[in-house]
Amino acid sequence: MRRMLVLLTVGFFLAAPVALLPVTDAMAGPQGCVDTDEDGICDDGDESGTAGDNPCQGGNDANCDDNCVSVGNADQADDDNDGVGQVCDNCTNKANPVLGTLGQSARESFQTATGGQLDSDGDGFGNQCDPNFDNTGQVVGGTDLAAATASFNKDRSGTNCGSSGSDRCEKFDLDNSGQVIGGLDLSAATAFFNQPEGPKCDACPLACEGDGCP
Ligand SMILES: [Ca+2]
Ligand SMILES: [Ca+2]
Ligand SMILES: [Ca+2]
Ligand SMILES: [Ca+2]
Repeated sequence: MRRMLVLLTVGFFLAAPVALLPVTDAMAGPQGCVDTDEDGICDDGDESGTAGDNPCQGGNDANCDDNCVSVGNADQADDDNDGVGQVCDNCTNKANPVLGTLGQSARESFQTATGGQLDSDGDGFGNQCDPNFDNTGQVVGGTDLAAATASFNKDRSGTNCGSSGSDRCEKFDLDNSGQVIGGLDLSAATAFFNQPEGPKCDACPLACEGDGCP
């Protein structure tokens, strides 16, 4: 019995210091803010009450929101200045902001988004840098441009696009504007001829984030 009491007493004093330590929040940043990816940049760095409504831009990393809350990027680099950091941008060289946060039209029900940016075929490349419509080959080729041409003047909400006449049309709306697939969309696709789609972030596709998500 006495031996058991000694063990219990020793056990208490060993455990006590651990129990007395303050409870820490693994997601709390240096200022005590929510910092999901623990990169030192707060999800809601401007303390507006809404994370992502003022993404860090132009190399600024103070009093602004982490421009990629799911991937550590203390430098907040954003080459195309669309408010989505390099490390989670599905078109790193073309400005294609998160839907619903920077004045873009609301996402339509048939569309998909990764990282909150429109990526209708879900391959990690945002629509605006993804004219590889058939998802084959290393570069955008003649079959892709033929599919785009066959989609000309069709409604972006339709399902009668592409060379087969049965593709969803939204992926051909490269500039994400207007109600039909138009000349600017074809021009944008043609500019990629013999070039690979993208570039995109290494981690793309990401889960959907932002106001435009389901
Ligand atoms: Ca962060
Ligand atoms: Ca980050
Ligand atoms: Ca960007
Ligand atoms: Ca895509």
